Amino acid sequence: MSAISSLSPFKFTPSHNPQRRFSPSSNPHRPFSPRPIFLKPLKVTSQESSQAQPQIITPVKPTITYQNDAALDSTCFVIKAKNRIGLLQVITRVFKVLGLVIEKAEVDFEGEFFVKKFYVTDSNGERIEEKENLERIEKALLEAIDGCNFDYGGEAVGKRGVMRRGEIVGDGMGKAKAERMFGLMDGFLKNDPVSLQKSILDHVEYTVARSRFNFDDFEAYQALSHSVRDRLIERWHDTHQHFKKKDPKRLYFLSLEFLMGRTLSNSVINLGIRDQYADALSQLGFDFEVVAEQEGDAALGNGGLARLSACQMDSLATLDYPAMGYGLRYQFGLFRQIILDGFQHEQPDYWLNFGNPWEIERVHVSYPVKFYGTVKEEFVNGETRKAWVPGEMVEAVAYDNPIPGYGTRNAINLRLWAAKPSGQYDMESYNTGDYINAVFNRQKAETISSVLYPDDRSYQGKELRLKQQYFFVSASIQDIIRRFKDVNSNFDDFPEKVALQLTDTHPSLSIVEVMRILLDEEHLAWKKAWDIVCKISSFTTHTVILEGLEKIPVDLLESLLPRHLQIIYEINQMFMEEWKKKIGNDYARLSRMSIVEEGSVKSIRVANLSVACCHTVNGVSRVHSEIIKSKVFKDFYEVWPEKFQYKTNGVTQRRWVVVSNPGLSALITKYLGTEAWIRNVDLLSGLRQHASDLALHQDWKMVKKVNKTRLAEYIEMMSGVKVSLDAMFDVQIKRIHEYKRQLLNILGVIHRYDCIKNMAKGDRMKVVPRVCIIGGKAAPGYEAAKKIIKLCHAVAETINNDTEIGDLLKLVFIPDYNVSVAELVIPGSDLSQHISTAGHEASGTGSMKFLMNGCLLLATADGSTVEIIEEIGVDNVFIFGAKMSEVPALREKVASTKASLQFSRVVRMVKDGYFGFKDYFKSLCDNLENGDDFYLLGSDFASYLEAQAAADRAFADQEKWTEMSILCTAGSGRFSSDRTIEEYAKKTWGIEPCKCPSDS
Ligand code: NBG
Repeated sequence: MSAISSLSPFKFTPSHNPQRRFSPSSNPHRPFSPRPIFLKPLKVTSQESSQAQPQIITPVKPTITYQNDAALDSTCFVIKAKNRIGLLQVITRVFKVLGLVIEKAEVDFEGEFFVKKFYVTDSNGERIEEKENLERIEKALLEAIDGCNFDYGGEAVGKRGVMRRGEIVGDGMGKAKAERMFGLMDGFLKNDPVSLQKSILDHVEYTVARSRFNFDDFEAYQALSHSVRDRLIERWHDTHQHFKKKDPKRLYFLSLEFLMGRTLSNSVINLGIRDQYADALSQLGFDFEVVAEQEGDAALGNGGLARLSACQMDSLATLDYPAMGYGLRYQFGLFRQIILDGFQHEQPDYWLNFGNPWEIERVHVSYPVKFYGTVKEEFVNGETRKAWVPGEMVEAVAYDNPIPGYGTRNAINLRLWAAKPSGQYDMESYNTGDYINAVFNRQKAETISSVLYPDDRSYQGKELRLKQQYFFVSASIQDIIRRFKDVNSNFDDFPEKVALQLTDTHPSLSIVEVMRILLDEEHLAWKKAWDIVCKISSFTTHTVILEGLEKIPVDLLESLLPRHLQIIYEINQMFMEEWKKKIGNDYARLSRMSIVEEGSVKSIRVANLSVACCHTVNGVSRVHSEIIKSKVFKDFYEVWPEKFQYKTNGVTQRRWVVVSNPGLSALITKYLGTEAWIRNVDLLSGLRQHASDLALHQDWKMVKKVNKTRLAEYIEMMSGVKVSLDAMFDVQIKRIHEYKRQLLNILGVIHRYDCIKNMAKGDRMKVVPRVCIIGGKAAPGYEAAKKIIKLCHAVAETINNDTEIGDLLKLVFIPDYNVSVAELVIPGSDLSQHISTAGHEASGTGSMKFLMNGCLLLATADGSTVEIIEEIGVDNVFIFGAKMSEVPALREKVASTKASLQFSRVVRMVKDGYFGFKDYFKSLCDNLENGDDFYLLGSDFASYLEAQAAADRAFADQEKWTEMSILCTAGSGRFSSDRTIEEYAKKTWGIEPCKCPSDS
């Protein structure tokens, strides 16, 4: 590593901390307030009260009155205030602190204001008679209610807001308190080594509760991350306050999956304080890298879609967009892959067991989410309204994850929802006597957010999956509407303030949920509500496979979300009429376009719902967009061509180069003479002019060697296989899928092995040595994918133990592939494979990470690879295989043509048990041999081998290879998620940057 560090021409400059601003309402150290326990159950008339709610929202100051009715034994405090999450707890706490007992409480709602009556006695169980005491209580309550604007959105936050010294307004106690707090928190946290060491040691002692003289690497990690978190929170608060003050149109990014990986290294780099922390730690006797390794991955997603969402959050923050992500806080992320005897086994991912310093639990930000029940009709203000009477209620509690931008003060929020039992609803069930069962039933609520579904393709018809989707959608939409209403008074302005991005079909119920709230709770007319929904929603699809599109059985939806089904039917009817006018009585087409699928299982096609209702339908690469327009949503494209766009995916260079490949990062900066490329990645093209510079070659190869050494050590540790650094490291890491064709890769390895075995000894000298590396998880129920993993192990066992072969060929499977493994593997790869059957990969983003790291690609012309080839030139990629347009004809032919001899031979080797497990592998081989080779392994095999041979030849000429490698990095600028996000912001969301001033 030292060789690389010495290359580093730059240091991260400390960020200056001029004036710390005071933000009393967002103090993260706000004491935990337990949920109130009422002596008698609250009488709650639900928010869907029969009273008409005004469309125009007028803020009203809270009022408090008290009554000492002679007929009562208690004093009644009547509080009228705008409803706010957590307010009930605050009021309860005030009474408690004052030593009063709440005998009874009643809550009623008047529109969005509530009227609460608290019947209170003093510690002797008597009424409060003295005027002075009554006034004191009244004042305390008023102060507490006024100060209870802890969420970002309360109108009073705007008033108190973020203040500088001298700006503190108010009078008396309030002002004195603010002055005092400002005095205590004046200035931002400091980042000099002594301050950082003190901060780390303080956390060792007070957060981790270990002795300053005795803590291990993991405890150092805990303390370090809390120290970083403090600094993150400062920016995160300021960003929120800034967004609040400016009130721009915001993007709400809804994704059911986020594959964030580790946070520590990325945070310190984005905050610009990595080197300071590394220095501070080393003086304490710790190595930053070792400490950072202690962190587990946050794996709240399956594959490409989830990692893309994470990259896009990084870009949104870096580019200063006023955005917020919403997702689910699964208790168990993607399963851990354990390999036993070459077979995949799944184990739960207990990622929260060791705590998660990166999230902020916001106990007071919670929303009720309803399920089941019935829909009744009410007559309100001369109109008939629908009201959903739920059968079950669950609480969605927010966990906030600050996402720092790079080179900016902006840090945005990723809000993940966790399901908790509802504290308000169904109090009666506790009075039935079966207390223990009542508690257990409550706890079931938590299962909604407990586990991530581990299949990234199909979830058809699962009730829990639907519950998860609706839970996530409902909480997010309630939060968005609440934030809007806090500062806006008219829903006409909603589309000016809100852009809703639906990541795939998973959040598609948000369309219906917005409609439901606007119709049933805000009492907007259908036309107006519909207009709003269509203006705010945009949809991106991430698949090319029609069967992969989700459908919800109508029976299931009717039982779980009865009101939503009604709304969907209405939407569908509206569209059917519109389409009929456009396309006439083409019933076959109308039935394809219908949101409701008739058939043996009547279902709702959520993709059709999204396409019909969203203003934009995005694909994730140009080719994908063509497939969408010509196949997947052809009928819709013909009706609404203007809706269809594409934004080619991208990845963030911060994580994928700066964090994971510091050596390369330093080298790029050295040759470009600036580190501006970290924010403006197009500058990488400046490397082209150095592509044949031999001095750069030398450094470039050195960086690669260091990264390969790291990877080789990891391989040895994980699989016991020693690999040669002189060999070409050839990598395929991604989810295991038949269409991604890991099987083609393995068959290619068998072929290589077979060739070497049959070579004359002298010829072996000419063979370019290879280390073939495969990694990825198979969905637990995906049998073929699991067999592919086993086959990889079986073949590896034979090859790696064949002394005749030695270093000429190795095959290794890297277990439990995840984001942090990718960060290690990608920089150490020479060649990477992206070999899906053309027309099957919507985009692919792994290829972009390899490209940025100067790894050459061996690929089919599929998804985004087509655009990569355009950028870096066909001579710098090893392309093979059938083109998309050729695939249908080839599929026809496969059934009637015999596979090539080469291909048949390797398939036979597997089938005949050369690698053991003959019966187990039979089905894999049968498909290939019996004309059932859907993914065209056989017909692409010859050209695959040719591409491999071309890669060998190129690798043999190290200077040529290095030049190609530099050109890969130089051409990767277009594949940054910064570019993708800019395009979305301009062409789809209509949002503008909102940069937090750096001296704030
Ligand atoms: C994946 C596609 C990839 C694409 C990513 C991100 C899912 C469901 N889909 O090709 O397979 O790159 O989405 O768009 O993860």
